[in-house]
Amino acid sequence: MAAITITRNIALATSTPPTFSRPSVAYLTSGQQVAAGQPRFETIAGRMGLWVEERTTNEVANPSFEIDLTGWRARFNSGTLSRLSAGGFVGSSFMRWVAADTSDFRGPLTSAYFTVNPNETITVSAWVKGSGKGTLAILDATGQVVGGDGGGWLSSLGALDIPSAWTRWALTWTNNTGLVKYVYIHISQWVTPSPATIDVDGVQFERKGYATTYVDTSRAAETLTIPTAGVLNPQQGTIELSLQMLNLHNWNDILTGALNSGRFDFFTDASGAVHWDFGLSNSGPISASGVLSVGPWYVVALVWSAPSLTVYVNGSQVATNNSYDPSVGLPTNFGLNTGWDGDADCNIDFLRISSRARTASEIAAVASAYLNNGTPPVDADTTYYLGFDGAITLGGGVRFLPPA
Ligand SMILES: [Ca+2]
Ligand SMILES: [Ca+2]
Repeated sequence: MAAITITRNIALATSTPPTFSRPSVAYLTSGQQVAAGQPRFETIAGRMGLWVEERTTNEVANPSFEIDLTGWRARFNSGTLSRLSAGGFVGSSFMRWVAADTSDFRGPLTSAYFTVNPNETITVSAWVKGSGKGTLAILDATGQVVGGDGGGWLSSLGALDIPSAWTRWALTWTNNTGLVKYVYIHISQWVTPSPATIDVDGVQFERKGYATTYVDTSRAAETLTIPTAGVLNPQQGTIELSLQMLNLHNWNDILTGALNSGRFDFFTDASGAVHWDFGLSNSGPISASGVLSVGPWYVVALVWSAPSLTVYVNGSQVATNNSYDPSVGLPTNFGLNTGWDGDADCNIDFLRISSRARTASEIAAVASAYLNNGTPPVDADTTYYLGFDGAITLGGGVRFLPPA
C-alpha cells in the first residue's frame, strides 16, 4: 500500500507581539536599575523569565544614601555613622555604622517615624552586610519626637549573623496593639561577642504583607498584554505556562481577559490554591490549597474542551469542572497584572497556546521535561509561543501560527 503523505501548509504569520508596560524605573534583584518601560528578565534556578510585579511605594525618605545621610541617625548617639561612596548595593553609595562597644540595641535608625494604624500590616526591608551580630527591627516611636531614640522593639528578626555579602533582610509586622503606632526602622547590633559593623543600603518601607523588589520612591505595576485574536480555538485548547510566584495573596490575577459575558480569570489566592473562572466569579474549578508556593518554578496547564475546564500543575490534574461554554467566545487579549482585583506577581518563563485540548499524558510529559530543564516544543498545534528569554518582541522567542 502506498504511503499517504499529508502536507499541511503552515503559514508563519506576523502577529502583533505582546506589549509590556511599567511607567517607572525598577531594579533587578542584583540591584541594577532598569529604565522605565523596559521589561525585567531574571534568571532564577537556571530559568530566564519576565517579571510581572505589582506596584509599590517605598516610604523611606533617603533609602539609598547616594547624596548624604539625611533622615538617619545613630541610636543613643552611639558608634560612628558614615557614608561610603563605592560598593553600594543600589547605586554607588551606602551607609556604614561601626559600633563603639558590644552594647545591644545600638545602630542606625530613621529619624522620621511611620504611622501604622490598628490592624495594618507593614513590611520593612534592607540590604545589609558587615560583621558581628545584628537584626532588623521595628522600633516603637510612640510618644517620641522625630529624631528620638524610640522605646522598645515591636518586632525584630532576632539575632542574626550579619552576612559578609549584600543580603536582604525583611520583616513583616501587623499592628495588633489596638492603637495607632508610630515606628522607626532600626538596624541594630544585638548580642554581639564583638562590636558589629553594619553596612546598609536599599531600605524599604511598604504597606504590604511581604517585601517587593526595591525601588527608590514608587514603582508602577508591570503589565504584559498578549493579543489573542485568531489564536484561540473556542471549541478546545490549551494554555501552558511556567510560573514562579513572587508572593501569594488574595488575589494574584495571573491570566485575565474580558468575555462577552463574565470573565476569563486564572488566579491564585493566599493559600496557594488556583482558580479558573470562565463566566461568573467563582464559577470555575478551584484546587486545594498549597498547590503553589512562593519560590519554585511550576508548569501550569489550562485546558478547555466543552463543557470542561481543567487545571494541571506540574503534570497533575488539580481542579476541573463543567463551566465552559464555547458560545461565549474567548478573549481577544490576555493580560498579566491587568485583572480586576489583584496582581500577577510572578516570573514567567514560557507560555504556549495550543489549538486543541492536549491530553493529560502530553501535559505530564511537557511538565516532566520542563522540570528536567527542557522547554515545550513548538509543534503544528501551537498557535502562540513566548520564551521570555531576554525579549518579548518577534524574533525574541515569539512564534505565531494561526489555528489550522
Ligand atoms: Ca545606595
Ligand atoms: Ca524563558
